[in-house]
Amino acid sequence: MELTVGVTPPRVMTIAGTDSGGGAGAAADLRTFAACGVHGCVAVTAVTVQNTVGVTGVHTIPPDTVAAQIVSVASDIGLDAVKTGMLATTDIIEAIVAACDQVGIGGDGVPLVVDPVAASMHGDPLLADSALDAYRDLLFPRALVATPNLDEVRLLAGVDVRDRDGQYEAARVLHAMGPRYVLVKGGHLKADADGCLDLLYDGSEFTELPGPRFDTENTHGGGDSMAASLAAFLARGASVPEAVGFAKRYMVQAVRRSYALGGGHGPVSSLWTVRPWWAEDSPIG
Ligand code: PXL
Repeated sequence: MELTVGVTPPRVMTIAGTDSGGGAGAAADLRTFAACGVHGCVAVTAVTVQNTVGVTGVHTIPPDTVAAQIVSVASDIGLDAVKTGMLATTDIIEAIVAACDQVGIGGDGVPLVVDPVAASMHGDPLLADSALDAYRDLLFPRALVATPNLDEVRLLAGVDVRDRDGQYEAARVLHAMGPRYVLVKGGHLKADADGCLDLLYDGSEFTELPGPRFDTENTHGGGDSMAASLAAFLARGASVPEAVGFAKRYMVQAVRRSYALGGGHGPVSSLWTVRPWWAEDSPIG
């Protein structure tokens, strides 16, 4: 009998909702984890009825079931990083925070990336308005990195970012809410016609991450994949600035290769790093 040769990769959990169209949420996160070489686990918070045109239904999971998924995985498999996506309600956030405190996720423990998902790119709500306080009071103080886009910045920090100065101001306001690092993503910044600059702030130093802007509407799941790849690189042992740099380079290629799907917004191509086994140069042959 032959010996198996599998090596256990770093373990990463996404706490997120599902998207029946497969573009965003847990599916995007798990694809990204696979592409970035980590073992992906998932605690589902909500099931969305969704295609590329919009979200027509949301069914939330009972908060104690969300918490139980986290505790079950952390106590057996173990986790090297965790990211959050769509969390839907205050009750679910409170249950997640209690579970994370119980098993040592966040703060000085397992690195926690908080992507404060509030709406789909069609503008359909994915978070109760009343849950914004739970992000500010409970999740941000436990986060190693928070990764808001500019719509989320407006909701959470009350800053309407229109230019680079606004991006800097938003980073300062959000950092004061407790995350060790804030990554203010510039994808929605209309003033940047040629580029897409993300801004990292650790409370004393700003790091600009410039990148190209692609002419595409197919960016569904882009924010999820960015935060998931960041969590994956943290799990692989990178520092936050290193992991953010890797994640940015990974995302540039994922957006460059984004594809049309259905009649609405297609997804970014999270699996671009995976070489097809049926390709001519495949090791399977
Ligand atoms: O991309 C944000 C996002 C996260 N999670 C779920 C979503 C979306 C966007 O539509 O549906 C489940």
